[in-house]
Amino acid sequence: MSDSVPSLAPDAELLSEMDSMRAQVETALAERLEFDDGCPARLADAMRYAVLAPGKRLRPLLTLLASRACGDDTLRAMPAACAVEFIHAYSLVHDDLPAMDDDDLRRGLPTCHKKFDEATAILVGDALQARAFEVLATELTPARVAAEACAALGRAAGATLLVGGQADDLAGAGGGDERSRLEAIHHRKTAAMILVSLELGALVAEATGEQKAALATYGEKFGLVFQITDDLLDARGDEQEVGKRVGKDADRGKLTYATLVGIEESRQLVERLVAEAQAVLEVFGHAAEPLRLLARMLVDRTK
Ligand code: GRG
Repeated sequence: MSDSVPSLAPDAELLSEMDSMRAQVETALAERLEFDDGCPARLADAMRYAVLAPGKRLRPLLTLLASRACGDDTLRAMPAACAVEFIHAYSLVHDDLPAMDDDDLRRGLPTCHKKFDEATAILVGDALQARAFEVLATELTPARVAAEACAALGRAAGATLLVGGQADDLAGAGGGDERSRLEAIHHRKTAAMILVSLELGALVAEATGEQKAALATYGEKFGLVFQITDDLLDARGDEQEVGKRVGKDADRGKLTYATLVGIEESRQLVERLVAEAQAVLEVFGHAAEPLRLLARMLVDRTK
């Protein structure tokens, strides 16, 4: 097909491409959770249980698709995609612990500490964090890209962003009005991991400054859409389908977009943000079609 006549793949074709990419992610994650005799069997089982449970794999897809949008047609970004999912899975395991959000259900299954025990769940998180950085450091090339990826993921998952956001959320800390508190917590707990997923894909593909900037803007908007739709699912979703407890935000009087601006306005905001997220990808042309579709898919998600 000529480069000058780009034809938009129909959604069905793109969807099946994304399904196959997701399947490749599953295999890649499983391969990186094979340990030699040094790893206690129960710990290895619990790590695999937490990671390989049926998650949506949004963050690894963002990494791979960002890399592709920036011109890398290979799966060279797969180690980075696995690393972000390891950090994400650890954060869910720890968030579900009794000392934090105290949940029994995750990805439609008993949470890690319910299936195993609390000490094992804590260790699963510890080991997944270490594994994420080991994978980046040993598998990404060249060494400069590996080092930059470790630094970027460490920052996003660290004390100022993911962990700091969780700490402030648990402490009910943070100044300003309700909206800015909500946005700050969202930025640190949710958006930071989404942004770094895209950033790692761009890093592997040696993206230009313009491409990196476009992905950052897309990520901000995608992250917000993800958070608002997560709030809507908590407010309106079906527990079986969502695969985790719903209605807990309202039960705890928690600040969410659904409670702050209302369900209807949240939906309108989502529509606007998706259109903006898609528009900012113009710089990539056809190569960003899957990222456009992924943003749109968030709107109708049921889990
Ligand atoms: C324990 C350091 C630490 C942080 C926890 C993940 C988290 C931070 C808190 C969970 C509550 C929260 C902020 C939810 C926001 C949205 C979110 C991260 C949902 C789960 O992600 P999905 O929907 O899950 O992508 P799957 O299971 O599909 O991977």
